[in-house]
Amino acid sequence: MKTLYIRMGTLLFCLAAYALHEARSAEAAEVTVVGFSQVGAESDWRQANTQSMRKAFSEAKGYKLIIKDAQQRQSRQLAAIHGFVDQKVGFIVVAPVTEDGWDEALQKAKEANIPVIIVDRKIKARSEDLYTCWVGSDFRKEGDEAVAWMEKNLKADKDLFIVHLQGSMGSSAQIGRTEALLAGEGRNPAWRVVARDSGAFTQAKGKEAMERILKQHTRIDVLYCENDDMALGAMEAMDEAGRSYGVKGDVAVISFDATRAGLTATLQGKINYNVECNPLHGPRVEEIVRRLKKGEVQEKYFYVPEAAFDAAFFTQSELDAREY
Ligand code: GZL
Repeated sequence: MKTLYIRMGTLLFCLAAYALHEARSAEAAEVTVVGFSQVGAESDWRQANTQSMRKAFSEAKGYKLIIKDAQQRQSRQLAAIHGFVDQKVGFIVVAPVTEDGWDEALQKAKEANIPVIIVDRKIKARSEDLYTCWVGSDFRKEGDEAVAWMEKNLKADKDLFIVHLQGSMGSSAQIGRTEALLAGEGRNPAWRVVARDSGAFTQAKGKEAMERILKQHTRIDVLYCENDDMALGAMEAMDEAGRSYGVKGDVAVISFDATRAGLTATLQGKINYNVECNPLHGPRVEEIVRRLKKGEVQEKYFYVPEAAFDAAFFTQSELDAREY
């Protein structure tokens, strides 16, 4: 009889152990692996964008997020995409550094039946079928917003001397914001762009570009700067050159991104007008992944909501209320 009890106990223990193993295996199987090819860490905007993705694709929510920082080099992004396919991830997210050159890598993901979500900047693919959907900003609209403010607030009764600091050349953020200024120049004969240079969206290169320009131009009325990091670098250069800027200065400063540092400068009156570029793509992309897992069809393009901030009206409480 005692032997029988021992055998029954052993059997029950084995059944319990098996059930536990199965439960853990099932739980492990539920982890969704997401490969994220990120441009880099060139700006506060980019850091906020990465943080938004980390928060949305957390382990607590059943994800394993693999982030590859390309340091603004497309070759590294293409290698990351190939690597994600080889790793057989469940989904690939790409924040493309520039618009061209993605077809071959996206074709490999398509052949492996891995959905690709493009975020932030846009790409020019030979077919829209090479990616599932896109989440990001309307960069031309951002630029038009800034140019409309210039037309309304910077009355050009005489020539308006403009310095244009562009972002990473070939990125849709740079293309859209530049197109808007070019269109504004076409509508306003009094506008004269006296210098145009790229600061690659970084503070260091924005400062270097502005230092070169300040040596060549004594009169500057407007700095049209395609992101906050370059604007902060340009401000350093103007400080060192003894040039005034902002609401009470000689040079009106227009910037993009509305990062915390950029909006702090706006609150201080150092930036006259700041057009938001919303980096918080994580929640929307995670919602898309959840829907795709359920086989739901996605809208191809999703534009994140964005605002603009005028130093004349922006308040500390507005700044305190912002997520990034
Ligand atoms: C815009 C994004 C740009 C930001 C820059 O969506 O691609 O890249 O404006 C960032 O700050 O470097």
